[in-house]
Parts: sequence; C-alpha cells; structure tokens
Amino acid sequence: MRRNAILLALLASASIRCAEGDSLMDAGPPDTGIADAGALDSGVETQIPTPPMTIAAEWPDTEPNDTPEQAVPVGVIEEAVWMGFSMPLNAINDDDDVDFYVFRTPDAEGLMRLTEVSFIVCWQGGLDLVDLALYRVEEGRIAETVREAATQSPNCEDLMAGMQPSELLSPESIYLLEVRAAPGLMLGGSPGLYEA
Ligand SMILES: [Ca+2]
Ligand SMILES: [Ca+2]
Repeated sequence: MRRNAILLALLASASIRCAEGDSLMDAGPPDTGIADAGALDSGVETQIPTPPMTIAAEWPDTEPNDTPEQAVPVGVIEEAVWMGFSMPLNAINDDDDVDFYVFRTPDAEGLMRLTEVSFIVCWQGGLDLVDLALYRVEEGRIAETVREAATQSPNCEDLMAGMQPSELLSPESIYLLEVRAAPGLMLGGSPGLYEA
C-alpha cells in the first residue's frame, strides 16, 4: 500500500512538473545523467581483458590501450615479444601515452624453454622514451607489481635485466605489460616508435 502511495505521489509530481511546462526535452538530461552514471558504474566493474589461448605472435599498439582495462590481449608468450612489426606500429603517441598489453605464460615446461624471450623495448632518437612495468593479473585485476624498468637510458629499457623468464614469471598465469611515456617526455608532436 505504502509503495503504491509513493508511486502515486511520484506520478503526481511528474504530472505537476509536466503541467508546469517542463517539456520532454527537459526530462531528457536527467535520464541521460542516469545512463551516464550507469556506464560509470559498469566502468568500475570492468576487468583486464582475458588474453586468448593462441600464440602471442603480434603485439599491436591498438589504441586506446591507456588503462589496464583497455589492454591489448596478445595471447600466450612464445619465443619473443614482437613489437614494431605489425600495424598499428607500437608508439608513444603523445607525451603521456601509456600502452598496456596483456598476455599469458605457457605451462612450466614451456616456460623453461623461453630462454630467448626478453622484455627489452628499444627506440631511436636519443631521448628517454619509455618506462616499463610488469604486473601479475588475478581474476581480471592487478595482483602485484612483478618488476619495473625506469632508467634514463636513451635507447632501451630492459625489464628482465639478465633474468630468465622462468625466474620472473609463473607458468599458466596472466601478466600485464605497461609501456608508458618516460616522465617529462617531450616528443614535439611526432610519435615515438618503439620495438621489442
Ligand atoms: Ca601507443
Ligand atoms: Ca596508449
């Protein structure tokens, strides 16, 4: 009964508002506002994409990939990290661009075979272009920071720095690689291409 009364009161107030001359146009924006709030809520709920079970043959810089939730899913890591060989080419597109990629590790045996894999990202131009970070992902969220590489090197950042993948990574797990513009970067309008 009480609920019906409230509903009637709401309907009555709505009719009064209409009667007062508030057009349907005016009724629009609050609705849009609610829709936006809904989108925001679902944004909070979104998770880091689950990478496919296929081989991570290409690591394209598909923008926007500026947040972990927008990470480019690249599959199971094998042999090498391939950046700068497929379109869209990997680049720091502006002075504070961030590129996230999410990948899987193979099983323990496969991981031991990954002796040639390195996480060395290089570029030209003689400026400090990128910093790197590697995170372990659990249930679609960042569980821990595994390692960071943030030197002032003018040509490469090396995330592994002499370690083997099997020392750094767990088998059959999901990891997120962050390639972000180095602090204070000034590209002067042209993108800073990088390769791995
Ligand atoms: Ca980019
Ligand atoms: Ca980006």
